[in-house]
Amino acid sequence: MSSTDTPSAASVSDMETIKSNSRFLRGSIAEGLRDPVTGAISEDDNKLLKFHGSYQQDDRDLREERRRQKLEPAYQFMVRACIAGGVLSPSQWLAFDQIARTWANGTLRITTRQTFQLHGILKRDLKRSIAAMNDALITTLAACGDVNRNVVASVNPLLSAAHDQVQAWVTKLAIHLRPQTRAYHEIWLDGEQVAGGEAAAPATESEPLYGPTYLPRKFKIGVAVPPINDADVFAQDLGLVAIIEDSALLGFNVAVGGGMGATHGDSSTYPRLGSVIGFVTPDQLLHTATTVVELQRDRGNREDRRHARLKYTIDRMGLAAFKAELEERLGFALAPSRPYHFDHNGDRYGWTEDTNGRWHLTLQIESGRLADRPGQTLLSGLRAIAEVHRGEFRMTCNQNLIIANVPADERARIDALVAEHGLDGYLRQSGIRRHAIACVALPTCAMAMAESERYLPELLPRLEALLDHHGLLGEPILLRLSGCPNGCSRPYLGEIALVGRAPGRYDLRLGADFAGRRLNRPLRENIDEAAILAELDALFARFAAERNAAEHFGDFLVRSDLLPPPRHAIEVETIA
Ligand code: SRM
Ligand code: SF4
Repeated sequence: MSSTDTPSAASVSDMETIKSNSRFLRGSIAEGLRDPVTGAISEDDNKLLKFHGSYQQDDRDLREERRRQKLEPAYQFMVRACIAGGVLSPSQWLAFDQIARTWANGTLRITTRQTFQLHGILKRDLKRSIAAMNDALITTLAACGDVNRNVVASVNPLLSAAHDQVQAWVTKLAIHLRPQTRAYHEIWLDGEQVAGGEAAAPATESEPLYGPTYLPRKFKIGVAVPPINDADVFAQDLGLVAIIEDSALLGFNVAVGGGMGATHGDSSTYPRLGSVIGFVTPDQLLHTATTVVELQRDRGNREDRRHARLKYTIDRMGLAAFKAELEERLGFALAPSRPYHFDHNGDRYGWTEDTNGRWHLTLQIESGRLADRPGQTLLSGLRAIAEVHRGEFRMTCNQNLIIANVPADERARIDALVAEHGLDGYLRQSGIRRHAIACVALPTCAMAMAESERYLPELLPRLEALLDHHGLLGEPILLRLSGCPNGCSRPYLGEIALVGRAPGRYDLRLGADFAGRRLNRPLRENIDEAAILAELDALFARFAAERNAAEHFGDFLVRSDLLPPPRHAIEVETIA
């Protein structure tokens, strides 16, 4: 099927019709923003707004009270930036800090895809917030929506030459796959109006890669540099494993069809790890990535959005058939994948020196939330650092932050600011706290079934007490919390994961490995905290008593056969 050979109008999902009628993502967003009567925009425009990097939300904590008072919900907007590889200059940092304090809720949120989200922006301030980001040379175009999203990459600062090369390819990929519509400039930047005003897109406008209906669903690319899989490369639609020899980038192993999202009680939806199908050289990368996107554009399911991600396209076609069609479209056969090894998928905290003698400080930021609270003035502290720092900032896919490229003689000044503002928690924390991720969930996420980010600070001390009791406080254990099964914290890759079912109730999933190569599985479904802690207490006791030397918790649970059999494939598949 070609991009123009789409399913019949009767069978496509509503979203396909909205995209198709949107005149390349314009809809009536501009008019909706100008309407002073409501703090909201229309439902269709809200769906299109995602492609521009924003979601309409409402504060769920206030919903009931406002309903009682017969007020419309407390509408507000989330804005997500596209920051390829998570790299920001200090002046860009200061711009985000300013926007957060002026028009958002006074906090910045580092996401699990290495970028910033800002919450709580009112409709009247949306345009100037997005314009201010663009003034700092950061776009929000394609941060959400049925397109290629923010391209994520390893941040491991030790192998600097190779990492620079990888980062350069990440930036090229991000730019190459960006939508071409001029709607973004028109709406947010007062750019050139199209002929005929806002009612029409010019006859010459086109989306050469995406076409008028873009992709069937979101699409995600991540690049990992072994031995650290901090980008969780097998959770990506297109995962690229950089192959480096003698500090030179030889190319990338290609993994396709990773994805986390699932729906409770619907076994036709499932998390899946990317399958490794071959190796490409750097000069083949853009063509390969574009062709995978095109294949998904043409073959993906446009009738049922629950089955529209690349993982389902591949499972429907069969991996071998998918690879064969990809190679036919590419015009060459993929080379066999190269050997690689991952040690872990976490971040390395503290200072590390790179091969150029520059220093990088990785800080732990709980749930990626940068706010000013008593004893922990994280937002102010990072503003103070941005004012003196001459290197970069790098956000990580574990919601953490690296103060990167610091000359040796600047370290003391950075350390002093880190300590002064309570950013030095990484020095003292337990093994599980250092490896914990939580998605946003309540009060902003419309899909949340249970708390996540706000629950993590309550849950961690209780888990730490159990671990301490069993002599395991320093043990590194991957903990991932999600407020629903969509999987924004990549919970299916947690050695321990809680996936929200209802307020205070979660599925307890266990048994992923420590490097993002094996999915976990549910031990108990829909249980409360007391039951979660009781299950874990018993398993920690056995782990402490029966583990092999240096064995990780997830590996121990699998080796000891303490988990139910998996319902789907849980290991990374590799085909020649
Ligand atoms: Fe996500 C939807 C937050 C990473 C899978 N995600 C959402 C929305 C926008 C809810 C919505 O649609 O109304 C959440 C907004 C919450 C809020 O109030 O801010 C949301 N997702 C996030 C973030 C902010 C979580 C975080 O705590 O950091 C992450 C932003 C990433 C970014 O910067 O681009 C985020 N989301 C992920 C990831 C992890 C990843 O990409 O590495 C996943 C799993 C990987 C994947 O895509 O398979 C993920 N989010 C989803 C899904 C399920 C998609 C699916 O295939 O089923 C949804 C729901 C949907 O798309 O319908 C979703
Ligand atoms: Fe919201 Fe669910 Fe994603 Fe958490 S996992 S941010 S609750 S969509």
